[in-house]
Amino acid sequence: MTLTVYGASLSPFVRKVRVFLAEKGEAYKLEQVNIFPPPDWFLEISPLKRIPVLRDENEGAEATLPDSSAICGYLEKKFPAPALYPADAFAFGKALWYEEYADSDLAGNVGMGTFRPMVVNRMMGREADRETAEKTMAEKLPRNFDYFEKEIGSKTYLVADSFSIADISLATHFVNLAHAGFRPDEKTWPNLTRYLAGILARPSFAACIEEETALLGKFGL
Ligand SMILES: N[C@@H](CCC(=O)N[C@@H](CS)C(=O)NCC(=O)O)C(=O)O
Repeated sequence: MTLTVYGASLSPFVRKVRVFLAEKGEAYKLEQVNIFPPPDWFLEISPLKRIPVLRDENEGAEATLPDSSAICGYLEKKFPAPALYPADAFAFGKALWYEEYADSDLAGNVGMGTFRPMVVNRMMGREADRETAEKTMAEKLPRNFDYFEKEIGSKTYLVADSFSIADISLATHFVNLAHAGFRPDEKTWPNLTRYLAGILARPSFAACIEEETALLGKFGL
C-alpha cells in the first residue's frame, strides 16, 4: 500500500482525508499518531504539529504532505476520477470557500466548544465540561447553522449539483458535534438537518462513523 494517512480517527481533518480517499476508491493505511504531545519524528513531517499528514511512497520515500486541504487538492490531481472539485470556475471557488469556512470558524466552534469539553476531556480522564458545550450550542453555533441553512436551501449538495470537497469539509465537523452529543435542531434548521442526513449516510462517512463509535465505546463514551 503506497498511501499512509498519519493521524487520529476522531480528528475531523483526518476524517476529511479518509472520506476523500474512500470516495476516490483509493486504499490507504491509517497510522495513528497521538498529538498530545506529538512524537519528534512527526514534527519533522508536520511543522505546524497538526494531523493529518499524507505519505505517498509512489512519489519517493520522503514524499509527505501536511494539511487536509493540501492533501485533498493533491489527491484530486493524482486521482482525477471521480471528480470531487467542481469543473466550473465559480463553483470551484465556492467549494474552496465552503471548505475554508468549515475548516476555520465551524471547526473552531465545534472542536474547542463542544468536542474538546465533552469528548477529549473524558478520554483524558477529566470531567466533561457540559456548561461550555451548551453555551457554544446556544451562542456560537447558531450563526454557523444559519449560514449553511440558507446556503443549502433545497439542495442535496452544496455546490454544482454534485458531491464535492465542500460537502466533505462541512459534514465532517457534524460528526464531531454528534460525538459530543449535539446536533442542529431539526425544526430550526430543517434544510441543514435533511442535507446532513444524506451526506453522512454515504458509505464513505458511514464507515468512519461506525469505526469511531466503536472506539468511543471503548472509552465508555
Ligand atoms: N488546517 C489543518 C488543521 C488540522 C488540525 O487542526 N488538526 C488538529 C486535530 S483535529 C491538530 O492536529 N491539532 C493539534 C494542535 O493544534 O496542536 C488541516 O486542514 O489539516
